Amino acid sequence: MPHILVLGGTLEASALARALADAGRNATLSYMGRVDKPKAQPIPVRVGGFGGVPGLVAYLRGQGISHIVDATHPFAAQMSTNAVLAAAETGVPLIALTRPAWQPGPGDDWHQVPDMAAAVAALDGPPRRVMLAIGRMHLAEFAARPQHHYLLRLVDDPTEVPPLPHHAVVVDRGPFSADADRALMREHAIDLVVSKNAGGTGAVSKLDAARALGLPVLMIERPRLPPRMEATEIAQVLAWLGA
Ligand code: 3Y8
Ligand code: NAP
Repeated sequence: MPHILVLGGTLEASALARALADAGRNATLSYMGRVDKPKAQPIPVRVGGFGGVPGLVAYLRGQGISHIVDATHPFAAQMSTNAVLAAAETGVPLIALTRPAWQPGPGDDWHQVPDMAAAVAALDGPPRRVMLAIGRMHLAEFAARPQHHYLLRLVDDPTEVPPLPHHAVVVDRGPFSADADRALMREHAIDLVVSKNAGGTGAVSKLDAARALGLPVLMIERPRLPPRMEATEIAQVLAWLGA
């Protein structure tokens, strides 16, 4: 009986889990356990790191995994790299379910930077009111730019005070709405939005809101990933699983 491992944490992973449950497939969704209450899923869930490539190899063999679908976030580069390496070591076939990068369109005012460090470097100017919508893990890097007022959007209540002298926190999880994001940006008099190029629909609302308000966006490009088979539609993944 095939056993599919879905590396989760995205809207697309949850939609795939729903499709696999509806099809009666034997599948497990995996979360790292980064947030307090990860979304409930219609298939069995495992939570926690695997223990690097060796741990993932042991898991694949121990659970008799027949297919890996890497449906993690484009910025989850370590997980995606480990999955490619473990798939190669075990011979378990892997496909990534990813989403195309967002592209600037009419009315967008983007300043694109290659990575988080470049985003911090780009904030070397006079004080601004910055919506830092990049989650929790990289906040400390922005302590190098204490002159700005930051609006932080976090999934969980912060366990420690963010290392930014001027900040406000909003606790919310996506997917978000452009109208709510516009109201949030106006309420906090935001004049710059910092975003990862996540792609997909769950975080795009802040870009729509910035465009509507004529605000500039500092857009952080995705990390490079090792070559692997990729799909952008669930139907492609289901066809690959069926093959
Ligand atoms: C733990 C599991 C679903 C999945 C929903 C998507 C959409 C909503 C938008 C902003 C951007 C951000 C962040 C974001 C979004 C979806 C998706 C997505 C961005 C959950 C979830 C887990 C995480 C981890 C979390 C990170 C953080 C990033 C918040 C669940 C809710 C900023 C990415 O506190 C922390 O440690 C948070 C860590 C990794 C990035 C960071 O550096 O802090 N996601 N997010 C997963 C695990 O344990 O394995 O659904 O409960 C999932 C979702 N968050 O099925 O509905 O698909 O992208 N997630 C970014 O895009 O920049 C928010 O605020 O505008
Ligand atoms: P990462 O930096 O690529 O991975 C770091 C380590 O976390 C991995 O080596 C692995 O630990 C563990 N890990 C990551 N994802 C896992 C998963 N789905 N199941 C089990 N272990 C996992 O990962 P990340 O960027 O922190 O992302 C963590 C989770 O948040 C993922 O589910 C991702 O899809 C989700 N997410 C991330 C972002 C983002 O901006 N990075 C945005 C939205 C959602 P071991 O080495 O011990 O196996």
